[in-house]
Amino acid sequence: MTCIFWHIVAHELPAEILCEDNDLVIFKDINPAAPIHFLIVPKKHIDSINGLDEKNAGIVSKMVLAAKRMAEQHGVQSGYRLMINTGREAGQVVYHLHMHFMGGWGRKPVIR
Ligand code: DGP
Repeated sequence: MTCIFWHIVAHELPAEILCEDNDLVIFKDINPAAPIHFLIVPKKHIDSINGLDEKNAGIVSKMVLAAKRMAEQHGVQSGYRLMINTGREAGQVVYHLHMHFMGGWGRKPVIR
């Protein structure tokens, strides 16, 4: 495997890792598009949603439940966005399945 997330998941490349379990690694997006922007990444390599089938699709519910836990831990249950870009036309750049977790807008200073 040569994709960058594979190397991050294997701890061969650095990333700001927030937590990790047997199935997932969660780290900060290098180019945040929100005040809080994490990537929830399966350890097992799957290119994208298009690589899911009945046998491996359970990972998506684990990703969603991890997102729910992150929202609780970071105090943003009042609003967060989960996004999985799938395919070039949708803007997928890294071909290792990942879910964007974005939130924290309520923490931005109000500009008058
Ligand atoms: P996507 O367009 O859905 O494939 O999103 C890829 C995201 O991954 C993008 O928001 C930037 C982030 N990213 C790319 N390379 C790295 C990296 O080396 N480290 C980290 N932490 N994030 C990365």
